[in-house]
Amino acid sequence: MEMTMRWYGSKFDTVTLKQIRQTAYVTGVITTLYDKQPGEVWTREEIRALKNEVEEAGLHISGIESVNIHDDIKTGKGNRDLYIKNYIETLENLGKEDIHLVCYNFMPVFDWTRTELARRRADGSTVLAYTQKAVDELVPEKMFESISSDMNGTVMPGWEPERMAHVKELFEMYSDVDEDKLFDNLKYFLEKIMPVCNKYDIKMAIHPDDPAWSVFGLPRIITNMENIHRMMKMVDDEHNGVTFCSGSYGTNLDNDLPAMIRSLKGRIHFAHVRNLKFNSRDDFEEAAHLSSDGSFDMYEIVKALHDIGFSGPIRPDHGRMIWDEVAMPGYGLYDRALGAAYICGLWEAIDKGER
Ligand SMILES: [Mn+2]
Repeated sequence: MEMTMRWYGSKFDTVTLKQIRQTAYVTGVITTLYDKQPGEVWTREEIRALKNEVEEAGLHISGIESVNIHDDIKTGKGNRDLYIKNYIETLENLGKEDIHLVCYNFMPVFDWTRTELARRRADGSTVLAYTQKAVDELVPEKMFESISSDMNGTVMPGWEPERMAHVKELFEMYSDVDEDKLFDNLKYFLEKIMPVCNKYDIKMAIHPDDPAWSVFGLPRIITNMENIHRMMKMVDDEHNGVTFCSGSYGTNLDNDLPAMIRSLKGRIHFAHVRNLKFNSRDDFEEAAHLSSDGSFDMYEIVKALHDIGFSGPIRPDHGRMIWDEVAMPGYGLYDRALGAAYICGLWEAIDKGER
């Protein structure tokens, strides 16, 4: 495995490449062209400029998170063929720049959903949190308003203000899209892009829906073992794989995370590792990465990845906000750096223990 850290680009991120370079064991970044709209083509020049900037800092690009999917593709409407054509062109340009991993998601309207971005924990740190009660009491159009004041002046992925201004229209677009239709639209998209992925060896790694169940009556499909296997079978190509995100699949306590990892051998191209602390089945908060701070056995999760011979990038996922850092919620430097060190420690111990 390679330890990496997500980086939003110098225009958007409070964390610098220099800081990432000095974080022990982190050799690569997972990055994106953050100001690109879904459906836009990424040019070779833009990709190369990003790549040069990362390489000048002594790091390299381990993968892209994300190249976002236009809603016309997810709903199967309007200009989907044009947007798929553009997506293929972007993949081609990434391939020519020697980038071989793309994380994306197929979530309708909202990307990940949290009801609080700065829940205070006993130690004074703040974390992202979710409670079903708050979602049930909220009309979806108010979702953005209710959390935007906690974004620390940053733009959070999937929650861009321009996008949120059209939430009502987005809901209308999805009104006749159920789970089966969403699966069909995903299959249509994957079938069209697989040839270019094969040509340039680009691994597509779908990110799970977060939380891993339907919110506001919208369909959600990348939620459990059965559905991921359905997704991989419907387009059976090793380039059609997954991002294993413990914090997202883990939102549903019915998901056995180590068993899921073992069942996905060869098809996990990217891993997000983090812990959650459950206060009840439908109230959870993001904890420190350490097992003892949350509800997951992080040793078992990392061990399962090690056991299947996982060799792709891992990144620590959302961290707590600690030591008075002001950053994008979940994406400060300090707690993610602690997370990276902890995961590397687990990996080294497992690795040496088995030799
Ligand atoms: Mn994730």
